[in-house]
Amino acid sequence: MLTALPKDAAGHPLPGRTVAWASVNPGLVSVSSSGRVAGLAAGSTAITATVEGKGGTAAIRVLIPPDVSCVSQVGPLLSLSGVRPASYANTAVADSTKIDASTAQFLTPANDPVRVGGGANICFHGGETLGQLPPSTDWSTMHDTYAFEVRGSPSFTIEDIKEFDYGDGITLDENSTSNWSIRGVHFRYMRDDCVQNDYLNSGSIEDSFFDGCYEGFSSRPFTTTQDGSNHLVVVKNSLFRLQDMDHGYAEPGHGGFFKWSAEGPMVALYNNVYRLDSPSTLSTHTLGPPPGKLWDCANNVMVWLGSGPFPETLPACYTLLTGAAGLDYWNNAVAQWKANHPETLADVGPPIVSLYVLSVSSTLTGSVMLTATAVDDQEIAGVQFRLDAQNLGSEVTIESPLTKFTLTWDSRSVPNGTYLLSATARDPSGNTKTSAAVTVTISNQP
Ligand SMILES: [Ca+2]
Ligand SMILES: [Ca+2]
Repeated sequence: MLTALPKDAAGHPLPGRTVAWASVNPGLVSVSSSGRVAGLAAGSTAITATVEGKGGTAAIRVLIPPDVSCVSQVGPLLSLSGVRPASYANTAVADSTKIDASTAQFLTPANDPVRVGGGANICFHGGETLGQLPPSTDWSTMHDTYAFEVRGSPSFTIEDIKEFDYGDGITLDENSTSNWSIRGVHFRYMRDDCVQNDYLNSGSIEDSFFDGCYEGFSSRPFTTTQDGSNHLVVVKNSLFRLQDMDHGYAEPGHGGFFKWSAEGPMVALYNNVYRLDSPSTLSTHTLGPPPGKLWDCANNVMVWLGSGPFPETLPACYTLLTGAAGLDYWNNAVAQWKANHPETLADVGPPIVSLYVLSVSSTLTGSVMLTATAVDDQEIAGVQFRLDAQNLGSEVTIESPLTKFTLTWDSRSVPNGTYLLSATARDPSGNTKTSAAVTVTISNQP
């Protein structure tokens, strides 16, 4: 339902005047004589309101229903397929192009494996971007890596893509990237923002699983002149989990679900589940909706698995769950999401692994705990520690907490001396990766 309030030249409201409503594209959207809008097909158009020869317009976008792929839209088709060792950059894509990447696996050391933009109403469907930088990589390096970059493309849709181990999961760049849509995506182990909307545009996130973000969703202006406070981002039916990273902005840990500025858009949040295992280490972020930015909200769940009370006050449209009940709720939501989004691509991505040096001292004495951080685009089957070429104990298969694999080992079982300590992570498909080695000195009383 739209309303229009005419004003005179001095800005005084003129209530009671008759408003004439019209749709710029009646094939997409109809509007009744009272201003009620009905969407008829996917696309972007506008509604005009005219009073005594003076008019105004409201932009309207009709979204594709979630069970219909954007590949079905009318437009040119580009196909990307296979394991791709080079990045893909195309910022001159024609209007309404469908890029079907459903069998493409970007396995490249490039920091920006996919960059797409140009025309309006582009659809990018499916595929994977598989990062390779180890967990020991510092934040400032990760910050400049982007699993997916959108450049200047109004009404851009990305759907059903999997991404692993970059700084940002998606960055929506340039002012014209308005009314973006993110659907059915799985982002895992993102070391900065899972979604970066630094041009403060309107958009929507739905049916997506953000499986380990340093920061959930960022809307901070890229320039001092931007103001997105009249824009709206709708987030629904999605799962968000924050993940402690070994190297954060200033220290290990994670930020909040929202990294927002006063100029950021409004948010509407429906049926989302948020999981948090520890407090944020960045005080400028929020776990609940950004202050003053909640436009509408219903049926959200916050799962708090840290110790003590949840660190913020949540609005009434959130249910707070803790402990075993919270973990069960999260696990069920994840299982349901995965059942609705089955794996279709072979597991070609090796794990990433680093020795967690914060717990490894360079001199080892007596019984020691050796910890590796290991993550896979799918899952880790086990981690084998080694001293030079010698296996230490058996493969560690218990992950606790998430991303951490720890071996308790008696350093008296080898002679005193200097060795190289490393860890090899394996995924269930047999892809392996060995960490950078750390020099350790074994020093025990004879
Ligand atoms: Ca970022
Ligand atoms: Ca893998």
